[in-house]
Amino acid sequence: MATAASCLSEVPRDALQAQFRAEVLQGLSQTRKAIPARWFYDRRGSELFEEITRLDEYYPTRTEIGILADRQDEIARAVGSGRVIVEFGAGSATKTPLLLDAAAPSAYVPIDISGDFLRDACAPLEDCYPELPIVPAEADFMQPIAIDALLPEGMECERRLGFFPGSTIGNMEPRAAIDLLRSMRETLGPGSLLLIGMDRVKPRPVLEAAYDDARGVTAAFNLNLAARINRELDGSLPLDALRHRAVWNDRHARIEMHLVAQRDMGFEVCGRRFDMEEGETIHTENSHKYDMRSASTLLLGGGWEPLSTWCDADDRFMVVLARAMSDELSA
Ligand code: AVJ
Repeated sequence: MATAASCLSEVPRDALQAQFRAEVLQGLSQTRKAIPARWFYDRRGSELFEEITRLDEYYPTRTEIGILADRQDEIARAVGSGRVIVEFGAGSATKTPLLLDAAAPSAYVPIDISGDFLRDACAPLEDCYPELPIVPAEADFMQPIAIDALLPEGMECERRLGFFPGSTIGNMEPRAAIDLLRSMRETLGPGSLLLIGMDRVKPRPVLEAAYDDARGVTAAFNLNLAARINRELDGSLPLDALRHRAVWNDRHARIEMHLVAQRDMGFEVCGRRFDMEEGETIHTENSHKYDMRSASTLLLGGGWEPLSTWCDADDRFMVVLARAMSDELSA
């Protein structure tokens, strides 16, 4: 088959950079400064996130992998074989093979906003699954994506299985999460299924430790966003005067990450001046946690009917299989 690079559908790099700039400037201009979490993932940020997934305190990744491995047979029976698997976010080296082995797909379409990361993720899979058509798409999966145009001849009508692991959905506030689920339903089409990982509500100390580890890797991950702004947007944020904070917000059932100003400060980004008072924060991430009820409410709101839920023995994480509802039912 063609190499990953040759069939990438490209998002122009300039457009992405312009969006980064616009969202940072807009976010820093708000009374409560906030920057969308997706901008964490430049190359350095993606590397730091990989390191987070190996931390003792960060349970989600290994717990989800455990569920996918232990329940492989049940998942295989529930999804059937021969579907086109569309993964939202670059293929994760450990999770994707578990699903590819279980579901025997007719093609695999990983979607990611970072072309570099996508290429890195595809290369080992191409070696392990030489028969499987792999069709990477460099795109923003917040928007519906025309998959048909990318697929090999004749595969346009295969039913699809969306794969959205890692509780990435938790980065979005409920309203945006529902919009994303609806856009996924549009991308995947009628008759499709969605296998989605969702992190569960649990005691505050466990959650806060997972987002504020002893070795400071999560702190470095959070601060890399400020460093990235300095690198790419001609910024002058004083990195030594910003501190990482992770806190459980019970009202919204989410972990929040902030960068806290340790003193009054002023800085520039793209020639624009911003000020922060001591103690003021830049809100950099929400990570919503779910129980059975909130998970199914969210999925139903997004047009997906939950069919099965698999959890680990300690109820730390859940993997939900859902079916696209027809428009009359989900309206
Ligand atoms: C990749 C969004 C699922 O929210 O747990 C990890 C990102 N942030 N540590 C999460 C993250 C801080 C992660 N997601």
